Amino acid sequence: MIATIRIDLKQALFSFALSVSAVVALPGASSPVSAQGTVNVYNWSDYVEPTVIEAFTKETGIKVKYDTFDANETLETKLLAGRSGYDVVTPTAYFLERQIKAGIFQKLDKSRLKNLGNVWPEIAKRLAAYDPGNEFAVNYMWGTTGIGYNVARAREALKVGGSVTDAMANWDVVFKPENLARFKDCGVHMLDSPDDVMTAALKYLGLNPNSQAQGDLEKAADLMMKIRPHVRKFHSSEYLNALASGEICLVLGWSGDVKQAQKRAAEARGNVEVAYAIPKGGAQMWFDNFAIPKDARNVAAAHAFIDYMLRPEVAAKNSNFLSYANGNLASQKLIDKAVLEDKTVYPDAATMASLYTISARDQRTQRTINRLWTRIKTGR
Ligand code: N2P
Repeated sequence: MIATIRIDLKQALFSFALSVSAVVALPGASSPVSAQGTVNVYNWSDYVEPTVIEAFTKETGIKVKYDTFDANETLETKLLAGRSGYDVVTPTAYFLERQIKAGIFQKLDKSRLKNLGNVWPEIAKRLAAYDPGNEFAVNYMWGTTGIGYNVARAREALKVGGSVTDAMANWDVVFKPENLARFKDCGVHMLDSPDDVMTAALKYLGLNPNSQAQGDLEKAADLMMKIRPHVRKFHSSEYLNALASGEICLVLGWSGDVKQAQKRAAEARGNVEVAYAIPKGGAQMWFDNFAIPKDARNVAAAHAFIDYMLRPEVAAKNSNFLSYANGNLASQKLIDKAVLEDKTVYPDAATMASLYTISARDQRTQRTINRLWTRIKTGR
């Protein structure tokens, strides 16, 4: 009873807000707007250009409640619990894959996605490995998991006078304990994400990053325990500012977040120079994608939001700001040369061929990984 009343009240407030925003929105609207109300979006932190959300509301009249996370695990916990309240979420493909199987999402209504023709077939094809037929999701951004570093500190640590670009593009820097030890004092962070870190350790050991063998996972954990003393923190979003400010000098992190740190450091005009490297031995390439939970309350607005993000100029604005590659081919002519031609953002064919992808793990393997990961983080 009480719940019903509450919903009615909310509805009433909604309609009021709507009638106000509709008046404001109409003059500027260039596309027919069938969706209204509020869209609840749950996206990664530092993952949208700051003016985009406001511009969407201004044009469509749809309000956006925008929350952020920095781990697939956080998103998944909410989705599995049900009634997350979210209309649009952005799981990484290997999480998306098992979430589709768990029946969490609804099929996209492609008739409501007028901008679907802008997608990059190459990326859609790769995504189809996780979402056969691209029925449930559309790619937003993709990137790699590699090494971010402070250029001057890396020079000191590696005792080289010239360029450190080549030397830093190597997992040896992270996984050889004597190497990482040289970065300990200036500060090392790592993603709090076993799917990013453990898979890199497996790759470094010459094992299959997708291995579900207990023995392989334990070998990766043993290696992690050797470098563990040199890691200051496992965290998946703090490193952006920490790297930009000079508070840390090395991170095992995500391409675009490191590139954003690089930009912030440059804008601050201090003496911090940040760079990102894709290790030559092979790094992970991942895909983050829009999907709509089955129990989304505003399905029309969810489609309107996704469709807006698929506009070439919006996708380009996001990639220009975030330095993440996107899944939108039509946006490429609008992307700054500095971003589009940056091989650490849009890798060349040779690098692409060296990248690996991962897929969803079975429950048992996931439990093993979680147990090992806790041991690694606590260092015991
Ligand atoms: C955004 C990080 C998203 C990359 N800050 C992880 N898939």
